[in-house]
Amino acid sequence: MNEVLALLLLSLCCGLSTGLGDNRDSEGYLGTGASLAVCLPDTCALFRELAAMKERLGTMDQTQAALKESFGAMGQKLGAVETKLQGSESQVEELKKVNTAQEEELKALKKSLSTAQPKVAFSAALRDSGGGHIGPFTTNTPLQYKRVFSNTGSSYNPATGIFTAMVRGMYCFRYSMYSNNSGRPNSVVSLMKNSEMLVTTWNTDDSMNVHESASNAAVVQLEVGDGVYIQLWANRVLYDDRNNYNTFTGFLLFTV
Ligand SMILES: [Ca+2]
Repeated sequence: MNEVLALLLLSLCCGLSTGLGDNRDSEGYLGTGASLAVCLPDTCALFRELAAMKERLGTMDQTQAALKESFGAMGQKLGAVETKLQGSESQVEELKKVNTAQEEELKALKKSLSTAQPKVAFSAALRDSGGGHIGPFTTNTPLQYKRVFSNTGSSYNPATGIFTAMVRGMYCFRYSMYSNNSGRPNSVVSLMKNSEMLVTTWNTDDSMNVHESASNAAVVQLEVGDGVYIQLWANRVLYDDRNNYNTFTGFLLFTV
């Protein structure tokens, strides 16, 4: 009975020769071996196309799955990149805040330094006009450097030749001495702090005693009110003219 039903179904599917004519030349074969089935050529072709389509669909499904997996992996990578980018942006914002704070600190420090550090500096030459000898005097005499090039802080007084410290600090002073006094007394001057002699220059009169210069300098700590000046020794002379050979310069290095 089963064999009859199978034969009947096969005839319905494949159009066996019962109603369509028993011509084996018009029959086709679908499958091989145990799965061998017989069918009409058009039906077999349709089955083969369906099988091929099914196979292609299977391939497309595999491709789609692979693409889906690839997209998933790319999505994860993009997520990781986005996370890193957000972290970097946060770091940039933090660095900007730190930079802004440091700029403010630097501004405050500069302002503090500019207001805390007094500005003291001066420079002057001996003559403000003409030329000739200065001295000799019978006593040691402070020299009055009258041509003032600069006097920031107004601590130098050209009327007396004395620099008076307005702030306690470390100062640098320098002077130059010029002699053109052949046949005249020697030239000797000293840098003085109050009544204390700090440094001295000396030029002895001799047969070639013309156009001779000397200089000296010192860095000293001054208290408020201390006076610094250049003293021409008694019975000594200097020479100067518009070339300004003799100068007196001083400035505050830093407060202490
Ligand atoms: Ca000399």
